[in-house]
Amino acid sequence: MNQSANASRQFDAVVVGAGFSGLYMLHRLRELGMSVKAFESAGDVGGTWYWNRYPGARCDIPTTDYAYSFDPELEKGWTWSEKYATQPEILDYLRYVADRHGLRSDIEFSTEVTGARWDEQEKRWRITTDRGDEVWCRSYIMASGCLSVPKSPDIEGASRFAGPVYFTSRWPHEGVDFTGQRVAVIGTGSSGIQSIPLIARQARQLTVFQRTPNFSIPAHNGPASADRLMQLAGDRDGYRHAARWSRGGVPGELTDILGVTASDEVRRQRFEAAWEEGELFGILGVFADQGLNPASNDIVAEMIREKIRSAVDDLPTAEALCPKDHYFGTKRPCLDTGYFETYNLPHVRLVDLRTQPIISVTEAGIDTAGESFDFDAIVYATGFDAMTGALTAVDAIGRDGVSLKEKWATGPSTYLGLMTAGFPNLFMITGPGSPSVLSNMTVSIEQHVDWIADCLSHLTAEGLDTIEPTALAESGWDQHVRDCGAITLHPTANSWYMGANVPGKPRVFLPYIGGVNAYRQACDDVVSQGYLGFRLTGPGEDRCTDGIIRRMQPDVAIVLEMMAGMGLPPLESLPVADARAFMAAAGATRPPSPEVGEVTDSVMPGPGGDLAYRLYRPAESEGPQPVVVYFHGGGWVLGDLDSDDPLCRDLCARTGMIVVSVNYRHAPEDRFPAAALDAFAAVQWVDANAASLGGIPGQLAVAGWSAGANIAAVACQLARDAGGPAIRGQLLISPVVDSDMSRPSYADNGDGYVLTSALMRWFWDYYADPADRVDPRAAPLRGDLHGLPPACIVTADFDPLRDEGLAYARALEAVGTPVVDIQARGHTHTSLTMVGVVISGAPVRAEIAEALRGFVQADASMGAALQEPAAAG
Ligand code: NA7
Repeated sequence: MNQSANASRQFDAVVVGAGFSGLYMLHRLRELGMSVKAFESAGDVGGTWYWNRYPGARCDIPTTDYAYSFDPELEKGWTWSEKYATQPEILDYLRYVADRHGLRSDIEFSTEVTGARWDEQEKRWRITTDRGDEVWCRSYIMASGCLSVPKSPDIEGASRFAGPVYFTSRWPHEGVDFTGQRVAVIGTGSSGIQSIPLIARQARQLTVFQRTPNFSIPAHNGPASADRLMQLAGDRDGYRHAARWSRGGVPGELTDILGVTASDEVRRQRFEAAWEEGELFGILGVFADQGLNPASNDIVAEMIREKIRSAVDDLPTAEALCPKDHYFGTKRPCLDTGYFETYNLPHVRLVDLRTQPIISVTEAGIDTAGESFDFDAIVYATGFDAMTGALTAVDAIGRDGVSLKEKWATGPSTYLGLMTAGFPNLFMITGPGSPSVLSNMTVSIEQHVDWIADCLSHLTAEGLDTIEPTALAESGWDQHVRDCGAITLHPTANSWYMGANVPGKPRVFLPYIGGVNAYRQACDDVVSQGYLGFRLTGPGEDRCTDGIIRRMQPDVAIVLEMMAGMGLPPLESLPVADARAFMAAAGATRPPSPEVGEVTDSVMPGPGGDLAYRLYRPAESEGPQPVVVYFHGGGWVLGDLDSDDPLCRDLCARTGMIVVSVNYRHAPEDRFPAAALDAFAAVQWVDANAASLGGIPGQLAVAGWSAGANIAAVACQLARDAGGPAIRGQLLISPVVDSDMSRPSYADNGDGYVLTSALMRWFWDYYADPADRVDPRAAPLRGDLHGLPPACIVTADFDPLRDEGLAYARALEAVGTPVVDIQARGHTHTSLTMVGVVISGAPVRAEIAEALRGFVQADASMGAALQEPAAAG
């Protein structure tokens, strides 16, 4: 590089884009005294609102909230005319902001950034444009928008049409007059749904080509909500603060009402209220579980379909407009003004591409299977290469000579949606892996801009010149983003959130759905932990605190947060009777457990008297089934047949095995070794009575959770010593296998994850004298481990017992026992048992069930075959 020749083309930062994000970024950096150049491909500021000028274009977040909050004077100087402002008004607003802060002087309009290359020597980016500019900058900031690169028409013959073609995303500035014309609109996303009623007003004939019907609710546009205006007038800062720490970026109460358990009356009342309100977050939040639970989602979806059917006169058209192939909210729902009613107009027709696909666009119009249409104009409302399109459109080459496009070939990978490894000082505003399109964009944009500005001023203050995420931090964040998406219904839909609208695009859930508040906290935590997961370098400096910012499963974190908020007394502070009553009361609030074929309670003899047991028989069970004897958790002190009922049902339903859950004697009434002896006796009794219980004799496994897994493991050792019964496998979920509490997992997880060190000590104190705690019947890890049944050992990351479980797995393997080692990532000691509450536990329980079934599978089919002739006879 020729330093002097390019001196004037050196900037501290280059910003790409002059929409909401670019304008604020430019403003913040200038405030920090940095030299900045912004490039914008459009002829003026506005971004999305510059390009999307189609009739009816409006925001779908109330404009009281869809606005900057950084400048109190700006807020006072601008009044929105409507609840949902039109595109021209929002564009005027952005122009007003640009003028007010004199931003235009640093923006080069009608200039597209085409290339960017990191120079490792110079520690700078070299940026090139379509106008031949070459500039150098320390920081390269993509403020290029999430929905800015239109999808090119992926329709056969698209270029053949002789008449005018319009894209909603590139609408002519002078507008279009469709008066007297036969018009086709392809696409029924937000752009189609907003524009169709207005195009219908002009066109002589309007034909809408619909591939996927979309959920839409009436915007009920009008003056801004009086309630919101009052809140803003009363306490503007408080309102904006609440927005920043809300789930979606708009203040509002979240409900804890579940769709599946609410009464019909409550369901109807909540739905109608949201329908009347006409706000996306309202209709997306009718029930707390509608984004997660298909049954709850369907309640809302069906009510919307009812509304569509009542709005549209022609029955087949109404039915074709009813979305049925995706869960409500998994594709971006729309706000409309008279959309469905438009189909009642005699000159408007819907063509359902599912039954009548487009064969080709022709010179005169569109040919579908079975019908030819002639048109005067075609409007494409076919959407965008969302979230990644603009980022990969620039040929950005990082430190290792790899382009961003290449790095993201199988899907984007980011740290916090802000940066990506290998691309130092390249920042993305609302990039993939951030809440972005799922949130009020203006709130998310301000948060990102502020974070980046703070980061850059930190680098300056510390004399540093580069920042880049580590591979570990980035893969941890990617995993967290996936975990958050995985517990929702989103991955089931062919949406642009999933990249599914662009042929060939990797199918990945792109945004972060954990919430604006949770996300902001994660970003803040990264900074307060010394820029955890970032490498910061400068002359003679190389700083890196590596790590993963969020390792816990998101739903586990929510449960823990809720529990913390309830201010529950520590169990170990209660008398035993109260602790048991507390457990029973907590159990009563659980959601319905999985259905099984039959549940019967009975008793079996035990060494100290009868033992109650509950037998779960699988549904559709034909003939005898293998049996698993199950022991509940509760530290030998708490728990009963009810406490682990959901888990037993889940195991029974998933494995198709009979589960016999046995209650055993508890401490302090009956101390060590009563529980262990009861367990062994129960295994013997079930083995001896397998046939009369409906089981296959000899097809026996044992299982338990926590202290129940302790006595299950002990029962296996006792059975081996006694020469029987033969046990096919042992499933130990978060087992207690040792009394040594000095393993690292106690230090890591001994506080804050439900099972605490203090509680475990309390359990041990009630159960066994210190001298007995080294007895293998209390600490099976200390026993002889030869000749034990194959094991499935489940451990959880955030469990004080994690390391002893892992030690048991390793010790069994060391003596040649097959072990299925399931390490439940991001889970706690209790979370896997929270059936129907912690959704992320379900895939782990599926693995557990597979392992359990595997213990008996081969023999079971043989056993069933052997039984058949006898049954027939
Ligand atoms: P969307 O929401 O992606 O909608 C695009 C629409 O175009 C959608 O109905 C698509 O059907 C349809 N489409 C796309 N390609 C085709 C082809 N090849 N043939 C037929 N139909 C097609 O984009 P919008 O501009 O409406 O809205 C984008 C966002 O902007 C919106 O969510 C708001 O956040 C603001 P599909 O559903 O893919 O079957």
